[in-house]
Amino acid sequence: MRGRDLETDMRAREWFHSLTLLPGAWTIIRVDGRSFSSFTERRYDKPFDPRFSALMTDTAQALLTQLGGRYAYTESDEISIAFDPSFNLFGGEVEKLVSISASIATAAFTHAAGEPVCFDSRIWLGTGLQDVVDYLSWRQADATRCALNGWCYWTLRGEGQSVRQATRALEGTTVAAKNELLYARGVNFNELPAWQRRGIGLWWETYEKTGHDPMRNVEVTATRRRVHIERDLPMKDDYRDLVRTLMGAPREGRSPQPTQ
Ligand SMILES: Nc1nc2c(ncn2[C@@H]2O[C@H](COP(=O)(O)OP(=O)(O)OP(=O)(O)O)[C@@H](O)[C@H]2O)c(=O)[nH]1
Ligand SMILES: [Mg+2]
Repeated sequence: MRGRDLETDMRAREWFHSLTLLPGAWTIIRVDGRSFSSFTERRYDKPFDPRFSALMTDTAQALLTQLGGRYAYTESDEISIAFDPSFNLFGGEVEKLVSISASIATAAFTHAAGEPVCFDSRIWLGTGLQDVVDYLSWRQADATRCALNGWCYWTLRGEGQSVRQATRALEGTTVAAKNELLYARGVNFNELPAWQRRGIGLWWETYEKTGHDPMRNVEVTATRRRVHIERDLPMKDDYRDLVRTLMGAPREGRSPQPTQ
């Protein structure tokens, strides 16, 4: 085969390369820790360990910053990064976005933990802001459900029940009964830390930084951006309102402004 034909033929077999995000769509990238059930088993407190949560939050911040997302949400071993339709990183190439996001998460967590882990990654597409609100509401409901289950399960295990016994005891149990189970053992689920029940949100906030402009010899106030980490998120409709505001608001400017 001639050189040029070989080049074309080989390139054509990068079959998924042309797969791109839908233009104008709202995009969410979700990464999830691979085999974190066994990774966390002996290393972290059950059901929740603030040290593990801190590593996930660091990882979420790295993703939000490096991918330029609007909002990041983390619960358990997963992180969702939400983007508005103006998002055009890597021309929306799916292979790039999936592999780079998994790599950023893997590198950030591994670096912070000092132990190698892997993350997988997937892409979700919405046609409007309402879809994004529904998606994030769905992940938060998952966080609450898993927190209640986790607390019940590990409470029973702590009492000496086997994996099978604890699993069976919780099968088909209602939310009310799970709350009762904990309450009877002195745990009020609604008073557990909000980050365990509702997950953690990260978004950009602006702040004013005053400095000196040596060229003009004047005081200047620069508007800077930093990541806000919210460990006390609202839930249900209040959370939906927060997400709508964060995702729907115009992007914040960053140009320095003289004070006078
Ligand atoms: N000890 C501990 N474990 C946690 C904590 N947060 C999440 N996990 C565990 O992380 C795991 C996440 O579940 P999954 O993502 O469904 O399971 P996985 O083993 O990672 O499997 P794959 O994602 O399919 O590879 C669960 O087993 C949780 O118990 C924590 O704060 N402490
Ligand atoms: Mg996982």
